[in-house]
Amino acid sequence: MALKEELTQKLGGKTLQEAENTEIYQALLQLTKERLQAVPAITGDRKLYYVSAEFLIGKLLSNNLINLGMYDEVRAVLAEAGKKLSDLEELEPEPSLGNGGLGRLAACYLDSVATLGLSGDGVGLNYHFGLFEQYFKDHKQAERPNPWIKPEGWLQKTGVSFEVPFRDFTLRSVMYDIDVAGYDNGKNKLHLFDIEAPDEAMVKDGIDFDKTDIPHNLTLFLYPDDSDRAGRLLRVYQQYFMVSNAAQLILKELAGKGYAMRDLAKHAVIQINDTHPSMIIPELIRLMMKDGISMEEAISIVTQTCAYTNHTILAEALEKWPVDYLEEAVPQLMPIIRELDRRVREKYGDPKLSIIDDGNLVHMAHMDIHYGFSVNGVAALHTEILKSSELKVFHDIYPEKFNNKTNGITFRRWLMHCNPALSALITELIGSGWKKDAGELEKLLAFRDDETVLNRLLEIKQNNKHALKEYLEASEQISIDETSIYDIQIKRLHEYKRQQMNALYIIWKYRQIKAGNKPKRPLTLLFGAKAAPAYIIAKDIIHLILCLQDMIAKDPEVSPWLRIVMVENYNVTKAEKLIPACDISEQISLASKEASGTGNMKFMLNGAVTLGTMDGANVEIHDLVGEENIYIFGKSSEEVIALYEKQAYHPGDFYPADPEIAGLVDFIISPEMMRLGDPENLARLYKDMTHKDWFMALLDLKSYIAEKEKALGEYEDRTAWARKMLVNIAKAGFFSSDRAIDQYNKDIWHLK
Ligand code: CBF
Repeated sequence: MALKEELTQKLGGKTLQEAENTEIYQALLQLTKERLQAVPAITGDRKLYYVSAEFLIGKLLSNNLINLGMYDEVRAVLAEAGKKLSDLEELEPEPSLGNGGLGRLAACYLDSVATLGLSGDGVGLNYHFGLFEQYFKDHKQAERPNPWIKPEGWLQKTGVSFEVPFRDFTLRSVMYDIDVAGYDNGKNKLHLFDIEAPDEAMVKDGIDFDKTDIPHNLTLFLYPDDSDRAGRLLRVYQQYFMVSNAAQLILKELAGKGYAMRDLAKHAVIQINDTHPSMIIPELIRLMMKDGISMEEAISIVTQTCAYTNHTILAEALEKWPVDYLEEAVPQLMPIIRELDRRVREKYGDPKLSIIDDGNLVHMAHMDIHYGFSVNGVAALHTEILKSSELKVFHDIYPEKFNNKTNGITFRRWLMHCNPALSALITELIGSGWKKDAGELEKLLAFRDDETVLNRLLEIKQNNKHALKEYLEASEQISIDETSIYDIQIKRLHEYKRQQMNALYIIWKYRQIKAGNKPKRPLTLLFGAKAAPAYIIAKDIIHLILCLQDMIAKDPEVSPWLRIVMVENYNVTKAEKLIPACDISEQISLASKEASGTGNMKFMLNGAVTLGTMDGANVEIHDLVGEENIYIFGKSSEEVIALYEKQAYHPGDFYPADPEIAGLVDFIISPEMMRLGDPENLARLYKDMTHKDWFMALLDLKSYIAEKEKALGEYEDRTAWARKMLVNIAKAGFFSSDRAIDQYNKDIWHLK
């Protein structure tokens, strides 16, 4: 039956014109689910299990329509009836199952695994309230639960359930599945485990709840506040619940295929996404020993099955759990972890390599490296830093385990879906081969001097900027000037990402305008960022930006030229609107600190030009597009690492020593800011920046301002700018997650 008839049938006879959007949405959801059901499951003798605390999958309707090959037809059928798919999408809640890059990467990778026809499922948890929903009150971030689960959504309850033993109780799990269809290929699954009796009603007063009531709270939130012991323990419970379910599922599927447990490594590979799932190593060993396999053999099998991805060198994110936490929650793992540690100590005798340190902390990454067969970083520079400094002692003994897998993004969501006009232009110019082989985007280089094509690129960008303006007006009641330059920094709020440096630029620009130096063209600086609820300085930085936003909006002299917008509750949906509209992509982390970044890739693919440091994947973007198509500033990673090693960075060298910098920093606690904002927050941030500045914002501030001004100036040569856009799009093919997954498979997973 034709799609249109099927839809109308589902509308109970109403035509598309007659039906309300909510009815059409339900009908389309139903239809898409049925089509998904008909897609054959990808099978294979060997299977990947991608275990991750986060899967930031975003809304799924359009993504599924694209991958099922129905997108264009649905849009056309709706358009014929005067309806827009984008309006229906507004009705879909966004699953709030991730925090940042790591979680979004996991989602892109599931898409590509299925697209390449590889057998591989994701395994994670079904957080009812996700991370949290951010809203702004009194120029500050506030948090509330972010419910997303609806009876008619994508989650399917399965009959699969396991018992997960903790010291004081056992919890039974419920497994939910979400279908992951590949682009023009079969489907895999995302398995999300839940507890039997989650109690949503226990959440009161923002996102507070009884952190000790594990049997009822375990799957309420992703990354519950860990500023106290109860919160940290809850994270241990969550992690064990996730990995015990994953391990039991993997062994069950293995047995279901008729294979013996000792053949695990032949038929399964487990990718440990950061350290949150690391306990799967001792858990699998435990389960195998329970089944009669010797510890010796179990260790060997597990070591051949598990591979670990490191996503950061920040010490705070390399988890170390106190032994007493593990004893309290999962004592059954401790004898195994102790034995794993004993073997390492006996063999190498170097305390730096141990799993349990002298302070009785269990280093999860160390366990992954010793008892996994592969360790990968997520961009070339990051992997080099792991090998040469952060994990050097491990690289010295296991050089063969280390490899790089530069991150990638799925072009289905981050171009075809979020930027259909650009997608159509590309297809018109070079054919549709790029959708399956992103390397074909290079063919666009043939048009670098074609003024018609360059003008069309500018026109598409302008339309996307207009669309963003309308979206912000409707959703956040914020008005922006679409003739201005859109400069965007969207990512988690963290000092190393240096949103505070961007804020200092705002102050600089504000003062320039006040002094009569009007720019050639208005500038809109957009931010989107959530701060971890217990991360005080990050919240202070949000406060500073929101105060600047308000102050400038109210200043009639400055506001026609400068506009600051911090979007509320930045998420995948908002990223899909912001990225296609961006002119300048802010990737300004302190060199060496951003493992890769993936926003940087999404922006370039959509024709934004990067303003960044030589950090993470920016380095690879720079090498691909060339000096003239990117704006680079700041100290190199070598210089930064040396400064840390020699403890040679002192903010005092810039504040108050440099009067220009001092003037900008002082503005944070100026009378006008103190009147508008909360003096406590502003003073604390000021003190941190002038006495600590751990991520060296003051070090790069001047070169940042200079390079940003250069970019803004060069934007005025519209043809030259459009050429930069074109080169960025053409060179983005390398950053397809299809390429990344192909490399994971060839080097690590070896799936057929
Ligand atoms: O590898 C994916 C991303 O992971 C992080 O977000 C992370 O959570 N550690 C890193 O910060 C990013 O650089 C990286 O792109």
